[in-house]
Amino acid sequence: QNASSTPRPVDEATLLASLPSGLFVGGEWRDASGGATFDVADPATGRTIATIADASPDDGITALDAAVDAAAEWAATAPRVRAEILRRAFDMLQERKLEIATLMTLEMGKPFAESLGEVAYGGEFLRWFSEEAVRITGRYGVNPEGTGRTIVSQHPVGPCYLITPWNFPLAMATRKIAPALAAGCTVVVKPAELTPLTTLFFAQLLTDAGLPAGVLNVVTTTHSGPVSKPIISDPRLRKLSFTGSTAVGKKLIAQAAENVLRTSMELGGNAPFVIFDDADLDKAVDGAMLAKFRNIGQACTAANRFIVQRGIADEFARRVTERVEQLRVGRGTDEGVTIGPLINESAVEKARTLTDDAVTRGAQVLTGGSAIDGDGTFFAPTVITEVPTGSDILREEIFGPVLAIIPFDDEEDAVRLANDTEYGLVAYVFTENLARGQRMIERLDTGMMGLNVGVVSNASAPFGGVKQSGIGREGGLEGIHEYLSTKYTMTPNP
Ligand code: TXE
Repeated sequence: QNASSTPRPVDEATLLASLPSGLFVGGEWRDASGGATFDVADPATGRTIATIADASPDDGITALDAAVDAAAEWAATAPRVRAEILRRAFDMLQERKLEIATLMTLEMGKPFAESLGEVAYGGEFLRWFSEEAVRITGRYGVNPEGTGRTIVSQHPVGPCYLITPWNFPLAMATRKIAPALAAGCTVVVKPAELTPLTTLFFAQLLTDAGLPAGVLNVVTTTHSGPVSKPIISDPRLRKLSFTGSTAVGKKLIAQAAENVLRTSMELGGNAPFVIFDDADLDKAVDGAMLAKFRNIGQACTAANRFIVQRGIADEFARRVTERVEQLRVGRGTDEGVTIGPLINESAVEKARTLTDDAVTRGAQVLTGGSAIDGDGTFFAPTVITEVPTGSDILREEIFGPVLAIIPFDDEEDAVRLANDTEYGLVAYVFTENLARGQRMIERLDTGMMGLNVGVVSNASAPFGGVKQSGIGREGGLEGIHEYLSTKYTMTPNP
């Protein structure tokens, strides 16, 4: 690709000046009660890029009121009409991809090319669920005894509360919003306070695509707990979908239990990346770079532990280090940058603490290993090897650009190490041995698996985990059922 055809970010000042800054409730942009606001910063510079409404608990309930008021009409809207709005939003997103990608890079920090990748991935949920909206079906059958008929039907679950994290500002929103709207549910969305701007842009885009007032409402707030609790406790709410840390997820499950609320929880991960000595090492190195350094390591699907068969461990470490040293750290809007800043200072602190702990226990640093001084919250892309068992980095989600290698001896050893975690979101396996690959599918405790690939996410696939990684699935045929409730009706024989 020559330089002139490479897509570039749009003008920042013009884009930021065009953004809404309020809460989006009942189809209108409005101030928070009392006029409270908060600042949103660019993690690459620390500079404030926008000041937006800071909702109170009352504002949260007002947003829920709007979703409740709009629920019956939206549920009764023909599926084809709902589908067409989602499809139009998909098309508009493609037209405006440079703007929304620029916005994501500004508020979250990821390299611009990755933001464009997220527009492509996140947008697919709109297209996929526009197609699923018209395929919600039921069953009609004769009772086994022949005494009557059973009709099984699917209905929108009702008003939903969607809480999204900061690491994929668009995709985490579309992954929840698209199936909810397709199913006929109205929603209140609460984006992460660190990256709320993309959701505001997207709410306006959905409105421009024809979404009726009140179907989608957005509350931005720095008081996530106090704003969320009354919404989750409200008997009019029917569903909570959350993506974020396991600690917060557990708290929300407890709150939801009081209201017997349906929940979907997409929580943390600790993905093993297992490379057998029969793997194609070129593929494994490419996969490792994607699984580890995409999104600066801040993905719940990020490979956390590189479990590499002893005979090839040194060769893998050498080759991956060579690639890591070619990464270019900088502001995500700058051309050629492949590693942006971490989201904030505490993310840098976490990467530092986990790396230092492993090194103190005897791990060797092959490259990187520390934070980068200056403006912005940067951590050097890092490779460490011979990480001793018991190191915190093997237990905890790193959420940063640190690639940690542990050698293993045989298949049994690999399975034991890979499953030795409280999480079970995704596992990556590299082997050219088909039977071994099939054994790993059966033996690894995980919701998703990348077999000879370093990226698993796709709108057509049911994303989600087992163990402490969560409950429910997003995307795929399963995704829409998170927002539907099943009813059956018994009737006599005609
Ligand atoms: O997550 P939080 P944080 C992991 C990752 C990361 C760590 C901390 O390991 O380093 O979590 O990140 C909202 N009631 N993941 O602190 O706090 C919050 O406003 C209601 C993995 O950013 O869980 C945001 O919208 N909501 C993860 C969302 O929860 C509350 C992605 C996530 O923030 C709340 C993000 C409360 N009491 C972090 N407290 C993944 N699965 O990809 C916070 N929130």
